[in-house]
Amino acid sequence: MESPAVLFLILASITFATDGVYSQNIHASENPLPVGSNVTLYSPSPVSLGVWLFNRDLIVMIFGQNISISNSWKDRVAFNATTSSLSIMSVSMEDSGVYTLEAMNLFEAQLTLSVQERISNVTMEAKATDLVEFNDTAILMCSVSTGSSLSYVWLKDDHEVTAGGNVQLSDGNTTLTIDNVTRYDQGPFKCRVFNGISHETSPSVFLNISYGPSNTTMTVMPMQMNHIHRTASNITLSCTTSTSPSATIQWMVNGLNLHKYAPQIYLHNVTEDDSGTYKCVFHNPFTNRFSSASRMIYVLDPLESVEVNNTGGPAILDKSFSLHCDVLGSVDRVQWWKNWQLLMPDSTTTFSMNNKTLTLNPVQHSDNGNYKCQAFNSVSNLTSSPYRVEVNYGPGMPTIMGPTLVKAGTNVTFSCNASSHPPSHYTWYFSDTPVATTAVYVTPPLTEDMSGMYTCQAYNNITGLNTTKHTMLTVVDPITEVHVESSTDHPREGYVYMLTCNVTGPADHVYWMKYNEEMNEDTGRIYIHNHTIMFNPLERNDTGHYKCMAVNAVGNMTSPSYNVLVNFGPDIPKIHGPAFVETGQYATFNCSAMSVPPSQFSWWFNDAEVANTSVYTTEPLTLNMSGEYTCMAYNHVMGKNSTNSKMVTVIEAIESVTIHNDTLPINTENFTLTCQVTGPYDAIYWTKHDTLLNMNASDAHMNVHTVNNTLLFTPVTVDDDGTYQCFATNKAARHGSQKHKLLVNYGPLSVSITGPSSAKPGASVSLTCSADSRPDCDFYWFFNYTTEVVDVGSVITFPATKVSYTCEARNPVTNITKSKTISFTVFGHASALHFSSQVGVTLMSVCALLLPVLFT
Ligand SMILES: *[C@@H]1O[C@H](CO)[C@@H](O)[C@H](O)[C@H]1NC(C)=O
Ligand SMILES: *[C@@H]1O[C@H](CO)[C@@H](O)[C@H](O)[C@H]1NC(C)=O
Ligand SMILES: *[C@@H]1O[C@H](CO)[C@@H](O)[C@H](O)[C@H]1NC(C)=O
Ligand SMILES: *[C@@H]1O[C@H](CO)[C@@H](O)[C@H](O)[C@H]1NC(C)=O
Ligand SMILES: *[C@@H]1O[C@H](CO)[C@@H](O)[C@H](O)[C@H]1NC(C)=O
Ligand SMILES: *[C@@H]1O[C@H](CO)[C@@H](O)[C@H](O)[C@H]1NC(C)=O
Ligand SMILES: *[C@@H]1O[C@H](CO)[C@@H](O)[C@H](O)[C@H]1NC(C)=O
Ligand SMILES: *[C@@H]1O[C@H](CO)[C@@H](O)[C@H](O)[C@H]1NC(C)=O
Ligand SMILES: *[C@@H]1O[C@H](CO)[C@@H](O)[C@H](O)[C@H]1NC(C)=O
Ligand SMILES: *[C@@H]1O[C@H](CO)[C@@H](O)[C@H](O)[C@H]1NC(C)=O
Ligand SMILES: *[C@@H]1O[C@H](CO)[C@@H](O)[C@H](O)[C@H]1NC(C)=O
Ligand SMILES: CC(=O)N[C@H]1CO[C@H](CO)[C@@H](O)[C@@H]1O
Repeated sequence: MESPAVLFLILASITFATDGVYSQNIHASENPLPVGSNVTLYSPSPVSLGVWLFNRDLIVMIFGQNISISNSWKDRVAFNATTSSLSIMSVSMEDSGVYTLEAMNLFEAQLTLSVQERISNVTMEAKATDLVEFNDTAILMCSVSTGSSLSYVWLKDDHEVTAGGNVQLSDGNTTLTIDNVTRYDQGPFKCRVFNGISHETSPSVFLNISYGPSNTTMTVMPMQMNHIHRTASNITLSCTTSTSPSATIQWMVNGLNLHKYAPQIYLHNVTEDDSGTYKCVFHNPFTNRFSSASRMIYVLDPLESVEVNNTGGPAILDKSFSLHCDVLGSVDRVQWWKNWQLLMPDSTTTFSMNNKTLTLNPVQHSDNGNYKCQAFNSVSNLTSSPYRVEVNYGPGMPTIMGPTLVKAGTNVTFSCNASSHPPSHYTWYFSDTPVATTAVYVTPPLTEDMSGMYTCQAYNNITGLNTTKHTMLTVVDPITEVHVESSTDHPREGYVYMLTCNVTGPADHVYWMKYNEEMNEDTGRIYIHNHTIMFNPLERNDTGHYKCMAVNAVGNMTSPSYNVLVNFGPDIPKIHGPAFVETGQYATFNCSAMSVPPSQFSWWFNDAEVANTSVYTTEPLTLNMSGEYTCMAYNHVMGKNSTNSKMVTVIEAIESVTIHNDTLPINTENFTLTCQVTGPYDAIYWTKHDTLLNMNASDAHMNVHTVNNTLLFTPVTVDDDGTYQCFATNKAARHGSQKHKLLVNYGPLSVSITGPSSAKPGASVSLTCSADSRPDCDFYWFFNYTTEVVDVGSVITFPATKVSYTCEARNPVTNITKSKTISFTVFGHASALHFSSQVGVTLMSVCALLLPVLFT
């Protein structure tokens, strides 16, 4: 055993001497490792000369192929010479330490080997688990049954708890201390233990922390400004607090226990007596702590009444006026309204300090209105009923309504009005004597001595002022009767005439009217003076209806119509009557003259009165009754007469006028009508169809002329047919003939035969002859151109034989003859009828036959 030790010393000195040796690591098959397990320590490289040391104690000496293992290790280590590794069996805690392999002159390698015990039965303990916030300290302790190389970690709610603040770890982290626990430290705590080869966590321990009460608050419902509540309202008070476990509560008012133990209390139908300081007190028996909250509660009655009072006098214009707001109840604030508008102070509107008095100074008309005051307190507001302010003023200067001039006997109404509020009282005076106490004064029936000054006085008993006004009244008697009087009943043209207007009553003026039109003075003839109108001289056209009208200040009156009829005349009469009259005729004269009244008439001839009427008809006149006939008109009122005359000449009368003709009027022959007049005449003229025959027309073709008293037709034609009359005239008259009808004879102009032109042999045949003629012709029939008349008359009847028939027509007046011949055919002998018409031969011969006279 000596030699290894010596060798070791040698080696050590060698090693010591050889400084350039590399440091190398030893690799363990397991490290740390539990007790009882095997471990192999591996060399970095095989070693041929060196030693394994444990904590500087020799385990194995390597010397080439020679191995020497220390005795104390011999049983439980094995050395592999090939790898130079060292295996240790069933290690114990004591095998923990530093293992070194020294390879001579090559390297030295080390390894610290840790052999550990397994952890088991980790437990944790608390000094106390029910703790009080702020009072208590929590102490937790962690322990294990077995294990080595232990480390501790603390967990709360699985989060690691570290030291710091009021948290401390002590006793190698096995004890956790929390000073002055808070509610936040409540929870499950665990400790966890570990070493290199194992770990284990303890069961959890719960720390229960009591806290509170704290943060206590009181809530008041309903929420009210300044905590002022209206009487009769319902109030709820509730308190809350932070506490664990739960705390007890009790309520107090003004320090007195209310014996209420719920978090809420109810105050029903509160009164002012319910006012006070309300407090809730919490108590936590675990913490033995108290907490409270308190609140002042005010209960206020609403305002009871608000009224506007007028303490001073009435509102009078320009004076000062105040209103007072009378409030029952506790009032904070007052404001005023006027006609629904908030009233603000201004130069004439002011408020007292508390607004309860409103002053208007000076009062204006615009201050009229409804005023209200409104009062406020915390729980109510109340507005007064309106107070009507009426501004009193006046009276102003009165105005008087009424006449200034009236007629006596009437009642006059005076009215007086002065602007005033309230309305004024009125008093009427006549000459300083009161006569009425009303605004309207109706006088008694007036007389002239009631003319004068009337005074109205207005008095306002509120303002105490009065005003007066005067009016003058004149009373005038009326006109009661007016009529016209004349100077004479018989006004006569050419004389002075006067009408007078007779007036009863005072007249200021008189007007005259004729036919309702006003009359004016006519300078030189008509004069108007005072009540009289004078005509100088009167004229007939002044006749008419006159009226006068009297006028004074209170009326007028017109007289009844007065009829003036002016008498005049007679003027020169006018005579109607002939200047010439035929003997044997009556002459009628008509006399008339302008005259009022109508005149009386008389007729005079040869200084003898022949009639006393206006119309005078003479006897049948003779030539010696020619001469001057005079008419006289007499107006018995005027006492005047007037005459006019007419010259009358009596001439010899025309006794007869007739028309004669000496010959018959035959067309184209000359003819004469004669006008035969018996008696002297001046002229003759003719008419045809009542129209004057105008002989003066110088018509060349005129075939009618007058010569003396004859009418010549040169010649007469059928155009002169007509009714003729001749007239003879003298200075007095015109006399006409009988009407003479002129019909001019003519023709025959043509002859014609009518009838059959053929017949059976032996048949009876009639032929008719006709001709245009005046007068009618005579007809004669001839056969076969013989001169023997076979028949007379227009119709001939004969048995049919073939023969020619001639009809001869003769005008018995003109003696003109015309004839016509026809041939007659008998059947079986001839084929057709043919007339051999002969030209009529006009035979002029005087026909002296008797003919009807054509005069009618
Ligand atoms: C030594 O180690 C080697 C390699 O691991 C191995 O082959 C050999 O068997 C070991 N020798 C002994 C005696 O155990
Ligand atoms: C665990 O440890 C506790 C206290 O240290 C002990 O009372 C208990 O018997 C142990 N349990 C075991 C199985 O070792
Ligand atoms: C907590 O401490 C306070 C004062 O520090 C004390 O009044 C109270 O009684 C204590 N609480 C407990 C439960 O000991
Ligand atoms: C306790 O634990 C801390 C970390 O939580 C650690 O730094 C400290 O070394 C430990 N103390 C002991 C003695 O194990
Ligand atoms: C615990 O808290 C109380 C009150 O907060 C304080 O007076 C006391 O000093 C605290 N204790 C510790 C150990 O911090
Ligand atoms: C309690 O009240 C305080 C102060 O009022 C506040 O800061 C705190 O957050 C409150 N705590 C709770 C739990 O309400
Ligand atoms: C107060 O409560 C009573 C009963 O609950 C109810 O009749 C009444 O109307 C309430 N008053 C008000 C002001 O709400
Ligand atoms: C409220 O109280 C008054 C008396 O204080 C009472 O007259 C009234 O009836 C009460 N109203 C209710 C709803 O209880
Ligand atoms: C206001 O008027 C009312 C009723 O008119 C009366 O009762 C009250 O006393 C008056 N107040 C004052 C201050 O005049
Ligand atoms: C008085 O009235 C005025 C106007 O309405 C208002 O502004 C003011 O608040 C009131 N003051 C008081 C004390 O009522
Ligand atoms: C006055 O009171 C009535 C109810 O009485 C309310 O409706 C109104 O809002 C109140 N006015 C003010 C200004 O408070
Ligand atoms: C835990 C383990 O593997 N143990 C073994 C250590 O070595 C001896 C001998 O070689 C064995 O018999 C053990 O079983």
